[in-house]
Parts: sequence; C-alpha cells; structure tokens
Amino acid sequence: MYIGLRPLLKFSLYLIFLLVLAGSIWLVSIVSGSSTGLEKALITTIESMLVQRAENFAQQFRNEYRTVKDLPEYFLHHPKAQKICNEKLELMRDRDIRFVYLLWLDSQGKFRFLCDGSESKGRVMQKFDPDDPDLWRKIYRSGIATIVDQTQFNELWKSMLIPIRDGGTTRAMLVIDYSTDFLENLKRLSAPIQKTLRTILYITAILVVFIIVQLILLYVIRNKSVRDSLTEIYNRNILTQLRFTLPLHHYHLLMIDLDHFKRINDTYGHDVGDQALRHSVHLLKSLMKKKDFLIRYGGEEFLLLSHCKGKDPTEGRRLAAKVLESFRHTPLEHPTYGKIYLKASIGLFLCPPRNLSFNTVLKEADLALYRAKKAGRDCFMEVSAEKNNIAQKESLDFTQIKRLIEQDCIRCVYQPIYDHRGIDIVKYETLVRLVDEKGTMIPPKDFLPVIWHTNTYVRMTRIVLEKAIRAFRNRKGVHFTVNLTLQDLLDEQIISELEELATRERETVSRMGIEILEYHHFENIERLRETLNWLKRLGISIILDDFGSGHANFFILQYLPVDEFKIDRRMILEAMTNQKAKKLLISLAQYARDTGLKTTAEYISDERIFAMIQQIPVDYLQGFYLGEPLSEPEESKKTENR
Ligand code: GH3
Ligand code: MG
Ligand code: MG
Repeated sequence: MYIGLRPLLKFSLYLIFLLVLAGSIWLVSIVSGSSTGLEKALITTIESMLVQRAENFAQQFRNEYRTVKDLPEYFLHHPKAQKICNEKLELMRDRDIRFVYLLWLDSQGKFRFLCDGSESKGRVMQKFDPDDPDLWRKIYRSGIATIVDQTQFNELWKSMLIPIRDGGTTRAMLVIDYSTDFLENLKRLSAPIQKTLRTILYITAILVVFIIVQLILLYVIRNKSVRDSLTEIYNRNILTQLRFTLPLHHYHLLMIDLDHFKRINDTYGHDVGDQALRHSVHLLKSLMKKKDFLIRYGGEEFLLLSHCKGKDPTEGRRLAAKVLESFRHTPLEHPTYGKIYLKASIGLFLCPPRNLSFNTVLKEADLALYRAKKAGRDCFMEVSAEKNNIAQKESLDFTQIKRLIEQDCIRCVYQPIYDHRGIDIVKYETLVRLVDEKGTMIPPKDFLPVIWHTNTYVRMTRIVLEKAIRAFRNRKGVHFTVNLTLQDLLDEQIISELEELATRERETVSRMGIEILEYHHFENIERLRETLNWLKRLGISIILDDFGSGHANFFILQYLPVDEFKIDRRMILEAMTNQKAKKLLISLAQYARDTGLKTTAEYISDERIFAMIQQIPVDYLQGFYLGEPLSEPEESKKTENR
C-alpha cells in the first residue's frame, strides 16, 4: 500500500527544503565573506589613497631633482635641500605610519638613506638593511610599487615600496612603513559593520531552523489529519487531496460496508467492535497492491481504490469477490468469544469514466452499495457507466442542488389518483422536481439521495409543503397528499412547520394526506404510533407507501393509526403473471376493506394492468395509463381518455 505523501506534495516539500537550505548557505557565505571582504576593501581603499600621495611626492621629487646628477652627493652638501625633502616626507606621516624615508641603492647593492621623514632620522648615506634585501632590490630595479610584509619589527605591519624613476632608471625609492596600529584601527573601524553582519547571520540561522521546524511540524500535522487513529489507515480527509491529484479513471473503486456491524458492538462491546475494525483493515490490506489506497470512509465503511493497469473489469470484480471471500473465511479470533465472523457488502465502480467528478463517483458507488445491502448483503453490486448512462449525464453535486433549492427552482407536480373504475379523480399526489438552469426537470432520484439527512433536504421538504398547501388552498373539496419519510416526521423543523400549517391553513390541511416512506426499518413502533396519532389530531390522513415490500406486515396495519396504504408496485407486477401473488393481492385488498382501510394500486401503466386490477377490490388507482403528473391540479373532473 502506498502510505507516504503523494509524490507531487513530497516533491514540493523537498524543493522548499532545498531552496531554504541553498538560500541560507548563500546568505551565510555572503555574510561571512563580507566581514573579511570588508577589511580587504578598507585596506585597498586606504592603500590606494596612500599610493596616490606617494605618487604625488614622487612626481614632485622627479621634477625638482631632474637636473641633479648625483643625489647622495647633493643632499650631503645641501643640508637645507635635505631638510625640505625631510619635511615633505613628514607630511605623509600620521599615527598609523611610523616611518617614511627615501632610499638609494649604491653600486654594491646596499641601501642608503637620502631623506627621512621619520621621528628619529637616518643620516644621508647611512646604511639601511631591509629584512629581505634581495626582494627590496628587485622592487627597486623593477620600478613597480609593491607592498611587502614586515617581519623585522613587531610594531611594523607592512611596507610600501615606491621606486621613483626618471629616464628609465630608478633614482630613489620611497618607503612607507605601516605600524600594526593601522590594522587595529582598521578593525575598530569595521567592527560595527561586522557586528551587524554577524547579527544578520545569527538571525538567518535562527530563521532557517524555524522554517525547517515548521516544515517538519506541517508534515507531521498534515499526516496526522489524514490518518485514522484506530486503524492507522487514511481517513476521509485524504479525499480533499486525492480529489486533485488522483487519476480516478485508473482505479477500481470499492465502497465496502461491514454488514450488521452494530450487532458486533451490541453483542461483544465496543472494544471488540474496534478490534473487528482493525481486523477488517488487516484483511483489506492483505489484498492491496502498491499503488492502492485504503480509506476509512465512515464508521464501518471503507473505500478501497485499486489501481487498474488496463481497463479490465474482471480484475475489479475478482478483487471484490476476494474481499467478500476473505471476510467470510477469516474470522476475528477472540480469546474470550472465539471466532467472530464479519461480512461485508460492496458497491463497485470499475474504472469510472474520466469526465465524472469525484463526488459523482463516490455517490454512484454508494448507491451501488445500497443496492448490495438491499439485495441481502454479503455481496457486491456494480455501477457501470453504460448501465447508468452517467458518462454522458454528469449528476448534480450537493452544491448545485443546494443552489437550485435556494434559487427557488423547486417545482411541484400533481399526479391524479382515480377511483377504482379509473374515471373520477379522487385526489392528487404531490411530487417534487428540480428545474435546472436549462429548464430540464430533474427527477427526485437524481437529487434526493445527495441531500438526504442535510438541512437542505429539510428546507426542500418545507418548501414542498408550502407549495402543496398553496396549490390546493382554493380548490375546495380537492384532496391531496405529500410524501414524507419517517425521518422527516422526527425532525423538529418539519414538525413545527406542520403545526404552523395546521393552525394557519386548517381547512386545507384537513384535505391533506401524508404518504409515509421508509417506515419499514423503524424499530421504535411506539414512537411511530405517537407521531401518527399526533398527525391525525392535526386533521391529516395517514397513508403508508409501498406496503407489501420489505418488512411491512399486517401487524403494522393493526397497530398504527393508518387510514390507507399504497400497494407496493412489485406485488402488482407479480400478480400479472403469478396466480398465487394475485390471490395474495386480493386477500390484502379484501383485508383492508374489511378493516376499514383504503387502498391504492400504483403503477397502472398500461391497459393490461388496468384490466387485471379491475378484479382486485382496491379503492384507488394511480399510474401513467390513467394520468401523468400535472403542473397544476385540475378541479375534480371525469376522465375521458379511455
Ligand atoms: P448495515 O448492514 O446496514 O451496514 O448495518 P450496520 O449495523 O453495519 O450499519 P449502521 O450504519 O446501522 O451501524 C454502524 C455501526 O458502526 C454503528 C456504530 O456504533 C458502529 N461504529 C462506527 N464507528 C465505530 C468505531 O469506531 N468503533 C466501533 N466499535 N463501532 C463503530
Ligand atoms: Mg454496516
Ligand atoms: Mg454503515
């Protein structure tokens, strides 16, 4: 299983890290380089200023003594000229320059003083011994101004040697000795700047550490937020990322829900329930390949995304079958309770088409799972793009439906319900539709499952109630019904809406019936009875929809304050070909008649069904053969189309 970060994100994190690292190394090198660089730059600037001064001196000297052939001789015999020369040299001295003097190289290669601007002056022709005579002579003869290190005296740092040339030969050499104080002063001068640079360096270092720590924290937190703590696989938060990065069309999607898991908790306790969840994850992981994803999608619901190499559907089906097998044959081994068998149902979407959104794919897989549950559990049901024709028709997502509902795009249509002869309209059933921007009517099956159990659904129900009341308010004597699930009747907002309507529109509500859907699985029959009694007190008649399917039984009819039920369409279709089913249908209708209940036969969609139902003692008929839903309820009238 691939459990790391997605490659793109991983790559971005590495990139950021490398950039920060490279940036900080660059900064450090700049900052540390600039402190020595600054020192060098200062020295070079000061040196070039000094060289300039020395050059000026050399120029003057050249001009002044051009005519003098023998300089040592001249200065020996002209003490006044030597004094002037000394004074000029003295001008160059400051606190960093200890000695400034003019040397002459005699024929034996010995250096001798000509003039001296230093404090303790050398005499004319006095011998001078540099610490590296060969080097000094070389510089003297080359005529190129050079700075040399001083090793002779501790207090001296460097000497600048400036040969003064005239007519192709060096006539004298100006020497300027820098004291070590010069270096100290330089350091003192650059100290504040260096301090600032060092501070920048420290701040940079702290920032780099901070950024790295933040990156690590981000990585850890992000990783935690997409992990399920119980099973350590991904939780559904990972979908926010996968939505943008995962090519879903390369995956088979398995929506896996454990069957009757509540019973495991109820029988063995929550801890064992938790162990069972971990055990399930263990089983699923063992069937996964490297590129697959396993996500805990809900409490006992998992999403397995299995990478499909080709578009081979058998591969996905085989995997789904293997998952079921694995659950069937590998129970959780519990030390106290022994073997605990788990089973699962699966909604399977094989390589969803490219143009479907993530939400649509999940929703379709969920519907397939729902079908698997309905089909008896412990099996898988497939969504196929061809079968559902969803490749061409992208389903609406929650936001689109919510927007349409908020923009008042709900339309109610009214399907007539006839008497047993199919002649007189007895009442109307209110059916809801959504109209999209293009004016297309969207049937409830395409939007109700998406908004089930949300506030948007409650809002829609309230709007439908209001619209139905408005439609029938001025149609005196016309009865009508609206559809509500049992869940709706337990919702406080819908209850108060009904109460309010019953007060405000007493007469219209007294002509209203509620067709109750989804009551089969409601286990608290007492509560259901109370709710229905309450509705009856408001003047509303109660109709059970789809009676005869699922767990609906005769007991419900005896126990609940019901006025009517609608016979499940499957019973009617079965009665068309099966004599036993027909007899059962007759008994059911007869039973209702004997006990004062009204019955409606739905799905009267053709003449044959209509003819068959004539032999059954039902009270009302409904179906396209008799009347399609209308945008406006008509006044009660006789039908002429047969
Ligand atoms: P169905 O076959 O229709 O799926 O029935 P079910 O009981 O599996 O499904 P239902 O949705 O009614 O109940 C799911 C149960 O899963 C209820 C809840 O207590 C349990 N559950 C959810 N999360 C956890 C969990 O983290 N630990 C445990 N022990 N139980 C959990
Ligand atoms: Mg379950
Ligand atoms: Mg469930």
